[in-house]
Amino acid sequence: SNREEKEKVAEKIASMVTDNDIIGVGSGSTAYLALLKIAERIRNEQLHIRAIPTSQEIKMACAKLGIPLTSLLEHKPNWTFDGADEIDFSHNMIKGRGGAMFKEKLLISSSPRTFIIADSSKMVSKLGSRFPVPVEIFPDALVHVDQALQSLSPVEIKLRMAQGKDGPVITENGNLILDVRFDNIPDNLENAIKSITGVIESGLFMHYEVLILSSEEL
Ligand code: DER
Repeated sequence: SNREEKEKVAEKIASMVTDNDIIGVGSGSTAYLALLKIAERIRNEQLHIRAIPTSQEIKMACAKLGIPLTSLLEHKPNWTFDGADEIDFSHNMIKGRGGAMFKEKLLISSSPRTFIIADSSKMVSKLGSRFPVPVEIFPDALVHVDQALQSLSPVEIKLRMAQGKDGPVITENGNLILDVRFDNIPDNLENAIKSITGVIESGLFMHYEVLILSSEEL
C-alpha cells in the first residue's frame, strides 16, 4: 500500500544517516515520516546530526524532535532528502504541492547528493499528467507574470487560494503561487518560466542530479 511504501523509503533514508551529518530536509509527508525515523535513530544511537529545514513545518518538527538546526549560511549539507509529486523516467520532477519548492530547490542545488523518496504513485510516464507546475511569484507581478506565462501555452493558470485564511496562499517567502497546468512539458520549460521577471521559482526540476529511492527498488 501507499503507506507501507512510504514507510519503506523513509526507513531507507533513516538508515543512511551517519554521525555528524549535515542533512537538508525536504518537506511533505514522506520527508516528514523519514524525519521521525531519523529522530528515533538519533535517540537510540546518540547520533549527532544537524538539519537544514525547507519549511516552517520541518523546522518545528526538528525543534520538537530535538534535532539541532542549522542553515546554508553556516554549513553546506552533506546530502539532502526530499519528496516529489511527479517523477518521470528521466528523473525530471514536479514538486511544490506543499508550497516549499523555493527552499527545496535551493537545498537540492546546494547538496552534493540528493535522494528523492517516493511511493510508486509518484512515478509518471508523462510529466504534468497529474499535477500542475507551481510557480512562486512576487505578489505585485501577478498580472505581468500571468500574461507572460500565456506565451508558454498553458492549459490553465490558477492562483493558489488559502484554506486557513481568506485570499491567496502567501508562501513562507511572502509570495503568491500560481498553479500552471501544461499538456506538454518541453526540456526548456523550467528555464523559460524562470526567465519571466517576477517569477521567484517553480516546482519544475528538469535534469537535476537526484537519486530516486522508490519502494520498488528496495
Ligand atoms: O511540496 C513538495 O515538493 C513535497 O516534496 C511534495 O511534493 C511531496 O509531498 P508528499 O511526500 O506529501 O507527497
